[in-house]
Amino acid sequence: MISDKRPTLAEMAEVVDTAAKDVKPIAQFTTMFDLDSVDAYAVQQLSIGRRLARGETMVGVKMGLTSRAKMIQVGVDEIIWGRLTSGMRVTDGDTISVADYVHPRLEPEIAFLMGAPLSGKVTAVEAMAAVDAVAPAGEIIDSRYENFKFAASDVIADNASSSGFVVGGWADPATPIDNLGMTVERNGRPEQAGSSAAILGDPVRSLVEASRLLGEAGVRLEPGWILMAGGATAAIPLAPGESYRVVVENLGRVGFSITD
Ligand code: OOG
Ligand code: MG
Repeated sequence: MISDKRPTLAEMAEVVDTAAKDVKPIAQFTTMFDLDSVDAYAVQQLSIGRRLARGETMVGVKMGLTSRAKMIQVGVDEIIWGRLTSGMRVTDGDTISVADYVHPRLEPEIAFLMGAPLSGKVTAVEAMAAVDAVAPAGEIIDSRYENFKFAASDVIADNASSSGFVVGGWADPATPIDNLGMTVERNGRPEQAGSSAAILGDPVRSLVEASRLLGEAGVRLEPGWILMAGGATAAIPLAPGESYRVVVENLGRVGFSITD
């Protein structure tokens, strides 16, 4: 490790933010210098601060690596979180361009709509009392690191690979979500299939974890924010000219098409 050449946290934030903005892959931080998770979260906050300074707003939080399938796919076995901004929102049925991403992938998720603030240690019942609605969702992840390869601190600094999210119709929060079939389809054909139970046994546990981790970081889920529970299956690559859809049993479907 070349610790004496370590950039400042603000410089690292500029590197990940610029990589996302200019769609240019970067070298993995932890192969060049030491970075612990506390500093990595500070880099994430600073890089999102740059987005907010450009006029984007905070709209929620995403949980990452809350399923075995996801942990195995990227080789990191730690639950992480990232920030969602207005600039990352993709509208259901939209057409997007892969040119806006380095190497985008889609994963099937469940989203919670917060109706009340939530932070700190809570029970599942307390967490759900703060939820107004649940929805089928898809996350577009796009690591800014070359070859989608990273260690835990790298991906935390890179906002947990978050680059887009799409949310379907909101449903009654009393809808059972602990064991729903979830698939990702490409051109109408399932490419990945799993269950919402893959998300920590129940996506509500991801919300409880989010509340705890955010509480430790001095962050609060705000009313109106979205909390993405994490991918239930491995993510699939997005390719030009294809259409993609996430289907969640009982909750419905959500998707988009790729132009170029
Ligand atoms: C890290 C982000 C993981 C999820 O839902 O598990 C994530 C990555 O896979 O690049 O968003
Ligand atoms: Mg995700």
